[in-house]
Amino acid sequence: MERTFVMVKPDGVQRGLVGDVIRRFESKGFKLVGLKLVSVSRELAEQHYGVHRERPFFGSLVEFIISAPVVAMVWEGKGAIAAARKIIGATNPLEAEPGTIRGDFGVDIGRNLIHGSDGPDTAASEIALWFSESELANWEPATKAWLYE
Ligand code: D4T
Repeated sequence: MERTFVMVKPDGVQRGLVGDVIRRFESKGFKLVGLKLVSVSRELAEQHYGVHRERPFFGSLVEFIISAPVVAMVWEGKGAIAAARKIIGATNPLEAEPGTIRGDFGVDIGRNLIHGSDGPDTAASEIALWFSESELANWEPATKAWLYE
């Protein structure tokens, strides 16, 4: 089983898309193990996007992430990291396939609604950055035997 970090960005929260995002991950069969609404500090935003520090969009990206609350989540399941990236769609919403979250709801790369970890190392570091161990629930879904052989 893998765990991945997913965040509904301020545009997704402002546009009332949190429920829709959660619905898609639940329907797929992933297990929610962490969930919280966060007013992100500049420090946390800069840490989360630290890899982009030298990119021209870094400043506006940080301002955007701290401009309204985000919804931070941890989802668990078989192949959850890559599957979440597929559910989310390409970085530029205009290039994202219909049926993906960005493909269905967005038009601008700077308002692409949602973040998902891009690999096992980033998933582990992002989960640790956003959640303490006590905020993550270890639970057994009653549907497990109907999702996994
Ligand atoms: P995140 O990290 O938000 O899930 O997005 P991606 O993994 O799909 O894309 P990324 O890391 O390359 O970009 C991070 C974040 O920066 C915004 N962005 C990106 C932007 O505003 N302008 C740009 O030109 C790029 C490349 C969007 C996502």
